[in-house]
Amino acid sequence: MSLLARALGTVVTALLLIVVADAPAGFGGGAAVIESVDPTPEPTPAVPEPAPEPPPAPTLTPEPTPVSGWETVFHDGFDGPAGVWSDQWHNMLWTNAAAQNGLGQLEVGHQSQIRTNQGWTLPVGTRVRVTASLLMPDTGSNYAALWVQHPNGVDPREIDVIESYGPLKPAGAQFASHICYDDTPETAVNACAATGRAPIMTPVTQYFPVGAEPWSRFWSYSAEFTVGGDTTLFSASDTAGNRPYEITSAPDPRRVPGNAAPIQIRLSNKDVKPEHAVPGGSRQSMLVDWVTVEVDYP
Ligand SMILES: [Ca+2]
Repeated sequence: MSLLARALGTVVTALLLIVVADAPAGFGGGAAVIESVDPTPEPTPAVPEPAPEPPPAPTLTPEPTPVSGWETVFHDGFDGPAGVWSDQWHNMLWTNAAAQNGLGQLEVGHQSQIRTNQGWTLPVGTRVRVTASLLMPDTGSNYAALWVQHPNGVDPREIDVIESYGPLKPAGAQFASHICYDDTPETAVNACAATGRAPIMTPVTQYFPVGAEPWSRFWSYSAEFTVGGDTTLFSASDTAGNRPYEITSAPDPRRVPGNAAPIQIRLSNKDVKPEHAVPGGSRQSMLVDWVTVEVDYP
């Protein structure tokens, strides 16, 4: 390289350094350069991102963690006017209806038999709890009951949550399980027992305090089972927390409702056969304060 060429090169380099040093602020910054030369800048998004959910507000007195998912699917408190039926029930053929008494109770009187309009067909594994607060008749001529009906013609699987012959009869109050009926003209008496499907009845009168028996005061009676399971938990309780009994049936899957037929609730008050009637008592009616059906899905 000649001396001239080297001198020229030095001058060009110096000039370039001067240009860079004098350039306005931002010239050397990447962003400004990209912005000015990029022919297709990114468009601004038309739809803004959804705002994130705000965190739940803290509570001063947090609710206790629920231990199960019980859900009420039926409730009747019988709060209608006196003499009016509840529209959640219908009476069975050849039986009387039951009217509310204006005091928040249903009066299930002579030869009344009613059934819930609703029925529930529930998945296997569903827990079911049927509860009613009621007062039984105090006569020896009435047979009153609250029961869970599972109308499978072959396997009725009836659960009597509570039934009572009153204080004047040795049977008193009991809960029961039926998977067969043998009291129709078509079947011989004890036909069910002969096939190993006799009713199982458990007396419970002895568990109640004297003067507070099922015909003396209101108790809540409950039957709890799992659809497709093999036991039923029967219990009685009051609002003060007393539990006269809590008895689990012996395991038998035939005695627990399945999902082949809907479950319905029945209230009934029949006359006992005349030859079995015992005189005495003053109140033929069963008084029902409320009925609930709760379920806990699997
Ligand atoms: Ca009531």
